[in-house]
Amino acid sequence: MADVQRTLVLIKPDAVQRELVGKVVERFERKGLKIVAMKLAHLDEVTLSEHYGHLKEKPFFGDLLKFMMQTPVVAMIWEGIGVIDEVRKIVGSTNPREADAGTIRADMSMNVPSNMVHASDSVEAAQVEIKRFFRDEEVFTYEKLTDRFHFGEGI
Ligand code: IDP
Ligand code: MG
Repeated sequence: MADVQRTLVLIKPDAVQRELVGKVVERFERKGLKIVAMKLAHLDEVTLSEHYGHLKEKPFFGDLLKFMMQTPVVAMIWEGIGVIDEVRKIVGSTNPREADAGTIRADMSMNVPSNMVHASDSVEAAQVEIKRFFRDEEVFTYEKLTDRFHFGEGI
């Protein structure tokens, strides 16, 4: 069986404000990834301090939290073969002005912290982040007609 994984994606407040939620979702759908969970969530300081714990000492930490609390975010789980790396590739590198053309961040944003999306960066992070944002009953397993193209032998 191929390495089917799940990863957490957040559509950040800048993308919500700029009415780009659909464009982000479209990129992942078009690639052939499967959406298995999705909701709006207004994040609180405790959740965000945990989520961005690795940046606690950075001078922009306070502003990052404020930014992330401006509107609800769209939290999603995407499933697919090697999906953690695939999604990071589609999202592009942290600074949108350094990200490769064709990525979400390069194509639709110009700045940090307002770089459109968060995506888990490792198997361990994906496990922790999925648990952080979703209860088990909010995550779905289902068959899609296109699974044979994206998950099977490709025929
Ligand atoms: P990532 O989102 O590409 O994984 P991280 O280094 O984990 O990047 O940083 C998390 C988020 O913090 C970034 O996506 C961005 O929104 C914000 N951020 C990172 N560096 C800066 C900075 O220098 N100034 C302001 N915000 C930043
Ligand atoms: Mg990160």
